[in-house]
Amino acid sequence: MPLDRLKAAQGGSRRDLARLLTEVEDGRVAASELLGSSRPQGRSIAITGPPGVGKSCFIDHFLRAHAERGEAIALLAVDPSSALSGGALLGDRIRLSSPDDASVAERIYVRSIATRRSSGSIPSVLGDLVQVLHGCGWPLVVIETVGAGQSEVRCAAVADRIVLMEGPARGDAVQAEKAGLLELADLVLVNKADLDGAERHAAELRDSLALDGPEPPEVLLMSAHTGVGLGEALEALRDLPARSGSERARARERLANAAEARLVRHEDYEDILARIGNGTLAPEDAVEVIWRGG
Ligand SMILES: Nc1nc2c(ncn2[C@@H]2O[C@H](COP(=O)(O)OP(=O)(O)OP(=O)(O)O)[C@@H](O)[C@H]2O)c(=O)[nH]1
Ligand SMILES: [Mg+2]
Repeated sequence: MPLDRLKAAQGGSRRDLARLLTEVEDGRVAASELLGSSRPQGRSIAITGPPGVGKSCFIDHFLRAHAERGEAIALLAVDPSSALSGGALLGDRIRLSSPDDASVAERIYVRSIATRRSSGSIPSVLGDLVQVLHGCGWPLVVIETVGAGQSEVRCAAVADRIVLMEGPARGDAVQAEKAGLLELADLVLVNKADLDGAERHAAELRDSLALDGPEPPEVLLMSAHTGVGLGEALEALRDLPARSGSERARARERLANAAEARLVRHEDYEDILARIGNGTLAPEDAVEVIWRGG
């Protein structure tokens, strides 16, 4: 059944694609079962950053610019865990900016991922969703995540390239650094250049990045509203090279993803949690059991 659905999705049925992605999201089928050992070709870019910084507005421009060039592009928007904000915002966004030109709209696919439904291994599910999209004729996948916690950092690490979006200075210039996002970023965009403090924040970021290592990501100032710097930002995304530092950091997060996925999929997972909780099993011993058992 999932394979029939895959064929239909590959043939262009969005309905089947949506259902297929839901099956993958719910853990009913894995990308490897659908696609076999063939790894479909494709690229993925994560756009991450604090809530409200303008990621969706920017992605909107990105999707449209890409589709207008005749290329297919898909967006996986990872909902903030709050049931209301993510879904509602995304819905608004699509309605507000739905491209008039039907052929442009045809090249854009948008899907939101409800983190609240997931069992705690969103990043591994996300990796599978990207693979399935690639396998269904969507060679470029954008992932929008709120760069707020460890899980979101791991979501971003699923992508081949990571773009960190920041806004005007909030007096906590190094917050993103703490979250490990700057380390992962291949490019930093400081949005809302039309507001006070954006330029200062860009300068602060450049300074702190220069101290961090030999190959800091570029920091570009832009405004998704006025369009200042937008063209340069979109251009920078076209063939964004990976930094060697970000590659290592990304590999580290992916390894952690794979380990966590194995953990939460273990058949005795719930039992193990209960036993750690009531003190009859030490976490270190549990890890031994899981690793040996597969
Ligand atoms: N002044 C100004 N406002 C902007 C700019 N870009 C986006 N905004 C506004 O910032 C608010 C948040 O924009 P979104 O694109 O939804 O931000 P987001 O980062 O996707 O937010 P979450 O998905 O909730 O994390 C909206 O009210 C936008 O209109 C900009 O360049 N300048
Ligand atoms: Mg958003």
